[in-house]
Amino acid sequence: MNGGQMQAGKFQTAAKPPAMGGFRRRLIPWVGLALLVSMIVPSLYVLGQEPRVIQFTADKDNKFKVPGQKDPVITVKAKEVIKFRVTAHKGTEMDPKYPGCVHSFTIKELKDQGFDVCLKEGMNEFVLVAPSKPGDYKIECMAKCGKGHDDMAMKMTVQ
Ligand SMILES: [Cu+2]
Repeated sequence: MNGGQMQAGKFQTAAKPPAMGGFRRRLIPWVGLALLVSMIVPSLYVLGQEPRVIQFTADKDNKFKVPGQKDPVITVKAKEVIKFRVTAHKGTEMDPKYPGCVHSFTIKELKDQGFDVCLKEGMNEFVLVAPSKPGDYKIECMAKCGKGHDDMAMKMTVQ
């Protein structure tokens, strides 16, 4: 008897348990599909709504102006999709920290939801979803635009 005799060079092919392999193979496309749907559906929901257009001006005297309003306020519904159409005019200064922006449209507590938009000279259009929490929010200009900049703000009421 040859003590250490081995079955030379043959290693066993570990056959995959067919049931498990088949299960995985069938599961993976479904998980992928579910992920895809979970990504697409919310954006379709957003795109599917006709966005209401809200227009205002970020003017050269460093004030936000809403047509027909003395103290500009915009009112939106919670989670409403809004297309903002903002006409911006260069104030007395440009802020080097905001290159190319004559003003900004910023709500500090909603920055992570897109409420921090650089306003360029001329027409600016952007779509945002109103926050889910009702209340009054302060829209501010963060780009130092000259005289009046510190008071450049308006209110957004979420109902
Ligand atoms: Cu400003």
